Amino acid sequence: KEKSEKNRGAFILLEGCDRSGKTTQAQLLLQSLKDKGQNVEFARFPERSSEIGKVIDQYLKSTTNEKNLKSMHLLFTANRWELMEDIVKKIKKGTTYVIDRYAYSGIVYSMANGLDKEWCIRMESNLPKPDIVLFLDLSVEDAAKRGEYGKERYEKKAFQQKVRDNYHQLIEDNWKVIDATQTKEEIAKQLLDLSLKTIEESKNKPIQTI
Ligand code: NYM
Repeated sequence: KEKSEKNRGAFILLEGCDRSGKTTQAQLLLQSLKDKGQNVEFARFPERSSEIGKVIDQYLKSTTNEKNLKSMHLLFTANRWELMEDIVKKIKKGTTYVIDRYAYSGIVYSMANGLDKEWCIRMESNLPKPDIVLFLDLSVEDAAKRGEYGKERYEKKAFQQKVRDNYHQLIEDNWKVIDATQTKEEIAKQLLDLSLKTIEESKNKPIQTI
């Protein structure tokens, strides 16, 4: 077992509010890492293509009030478990993963819906822990300036404000707060530098759990 974890890939996570530029940056980061010769793949949560993912997709597209918030939370969590087993196998064999949203999105969005913080955190326990969390942070006002929010559930200013405040409560040592008001190029450079450093530093360390 120890042997297979030598020279493993890194688990690099991007988090942030809606319209923080996460998805654009994830794609740029993936390409730059490939250009540097890194063995890297991309995943995102929710992954809407699985059976559980289809239920999540419907939930996000509907606007009716959801009463079963805890069971919805657990579907998002289950969606992580169903993909992470394969992802961890590949990481152990040397593939680096850039992932767009994960357990922390689960926690901050459910908290904004009124669920208890400690409950939300507990439900994510034992999932593989990212080696670094690149948190793209910008004010809700600045995010809103980027154009209209989409039509999905949660894409409203007041809700996003709660989400941002919740993210700030979760920041740990392995988080980097990135000023997302910088230019696309400036942000991309920071993310690339931090990722290359993380890949180097994680190589011979075991994967932690949340
Ligand atoms: N979301 C995402 C949750 O509510 N819980 C979760 O566990 C995850 C991973 O889904 N507004 C929410 C946050 C987003 C929405 O994400 C869809 P995206 O990145 O827009 O596809």
